[in-house]
Amino acid sequence: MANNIHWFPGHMNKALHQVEEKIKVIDVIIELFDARAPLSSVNEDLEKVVSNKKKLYILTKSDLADPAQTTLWQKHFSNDNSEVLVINLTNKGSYDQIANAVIRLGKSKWEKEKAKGMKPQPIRTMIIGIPNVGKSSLINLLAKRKVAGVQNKPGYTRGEQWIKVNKDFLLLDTPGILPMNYEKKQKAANLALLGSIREDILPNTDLVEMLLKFLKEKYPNALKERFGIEEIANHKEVCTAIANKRGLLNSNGQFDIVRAEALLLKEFKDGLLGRITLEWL
Ligand SMILES: Nc1nc2c(ncn2[C@@H]2O[C@H](COP(=O)(O)OP(=O)(O)OP(=O)(O)O)[C@@H](O)[C@H]2O)c(=O)[nH]1
Ligand SMILES: [Mg+2]
Repeated sequence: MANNIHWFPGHMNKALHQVEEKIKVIDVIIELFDARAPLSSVNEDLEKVVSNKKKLYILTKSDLADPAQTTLWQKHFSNDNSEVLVINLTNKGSYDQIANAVIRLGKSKWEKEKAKGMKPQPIRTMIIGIPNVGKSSLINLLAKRKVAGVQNKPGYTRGEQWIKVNKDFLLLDTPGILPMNYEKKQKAANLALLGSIREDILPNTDLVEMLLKFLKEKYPNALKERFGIEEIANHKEVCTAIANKRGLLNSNGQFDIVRAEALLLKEFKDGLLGRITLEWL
């Protein structure tokens, strides 16, 4: 296994600092976690800075995650200053649910404004989250139009204005992209498996080995339906079976393990192996 995960402390600090600056004027932070690996989605350095802000946590991509685990994670992240919603952002029906939660969390500010003799001001919100977690999808859903680019590639967001979601609720049109935790190999691997880190951060062989070990333990039937693999064996056996099943041959006519690895990772990422959560409570 390769030990050298590439990471860039300079870029990470700069990105974090930019988010910290913008958060100063925000009343309710909308923080997105991928429901399939919520802890790997948390940026601990930022959590320290925002610990006393009101927060709406959204577990995104819930349609791809294991529902039993998602329920446990939802309870785990709830506290006095926060609510947790479980959302499939590809489904437009969640607009009211999110808007209502923002108002519930933000309205304590109105009491303070009234006490000072001020007219209650709209609740200012901002979306933050690691790459590819669904930030742009959520902005477009709340804006009810396309304002942000949505792409299944990490780091695709530009733009900064307030979007008026409704008369009580403003949203900054540019999300805060949080740097990820690369130091812990397991977290980096989880994020690479979900497509939130550039895939070349770890070799595919390592990712496949980690995925198979996990599936064998928690979802032993995950490869049965798509690949006809009844029992998850080692990397070589599984990849050979996948190459055989899908007819992946290299120029020498041998089973193409490299393409089998890539195919397995892609099908996992796309949710084709079923609803799987990588981090369990
Ligand atoms: N299945 C599923 N796919 C989702 C969900 N939310 C987002 N996606 C998909 O995930 C990919 C990334 O979504 P974006 O909204 O672009 O994510 P982002 O956080 O803006 O990404 P960056 O701008 O790259 O940081 C897109 O292919 C979305 O369609 C969800 O709840 N379920
Ligand atoms: Mg985006």
